[in-house]
Amino acid sequence: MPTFQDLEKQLTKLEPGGRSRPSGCVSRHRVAIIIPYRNRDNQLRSLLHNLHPMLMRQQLDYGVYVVDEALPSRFNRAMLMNIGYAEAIKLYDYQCFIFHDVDLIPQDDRLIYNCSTQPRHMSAAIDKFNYELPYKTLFGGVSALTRKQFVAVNGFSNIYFGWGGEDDDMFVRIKAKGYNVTRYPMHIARYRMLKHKPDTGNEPNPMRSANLRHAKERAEYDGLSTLKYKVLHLELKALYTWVHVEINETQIMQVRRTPP
Ligand code: BGN
Repeated sequence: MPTFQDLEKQLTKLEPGGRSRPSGCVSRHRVAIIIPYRNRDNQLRSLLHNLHPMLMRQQLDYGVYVVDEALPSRFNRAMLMNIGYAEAIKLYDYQCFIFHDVDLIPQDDRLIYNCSTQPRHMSAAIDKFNYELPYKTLFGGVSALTRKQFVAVNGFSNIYFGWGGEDDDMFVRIKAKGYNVTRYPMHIARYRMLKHKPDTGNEPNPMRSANLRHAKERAEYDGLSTLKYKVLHLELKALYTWVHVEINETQIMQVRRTPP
């Protein structure tokens, strides 16, 4: 496993903040890779080790954003992705956003990290699920939306603290706005899932089924439009832009969760 220092020595072409663009041409795609994160150092090194060379080969104009949630709030994957979006567009005119779990390593160069006319679910075939799609409406792991698509669905919901359901909520939002989820062919959309010890602060969310029941109505008033957070630190590191954020769980849970 390479250290961050090893990686910095290998990836000398990176610009500060984990940015890169092809030399000699203008890329057709300006892509922000948004990684919701907490305390998964080994996995982040492994992902960056694989991702940067692949994205360079794909000749993308891209940047990597690691959105790191401070304690003590429970982990809120969806909200961290909203925050990554909001911070990335302040720094560059990105048109495409890849929301990326830190433990999924892409295994095929034809898995192009760009956006399409429809939101794309990228991680369709994961080794842990025998490279089969567990269910048709799965939208978890890695996904790709244009800026326009993301704004149209009001981003992700902010109310999913702990594990599960936030991706299913996004699937509902996407369908409600008349989009269809696309995927690459199963022999291309292949990922390896890294193993890890159980986390604290990311236990299955007991509210996830109840929240999902009102996903469609709630999309109108819970998401990008009501995003509140505090940036503790933002730093252009060599391999990625680090966004350390504080989420106030108590404050967010005061928003209406069911329609009037
Ligand atoms: C599902 C989770 C998803 C997760 C996939 C794959 C829920 C909602 C229950 C009503 N959905 O079961 O969030 O991505 O498994 O692990 O828990």
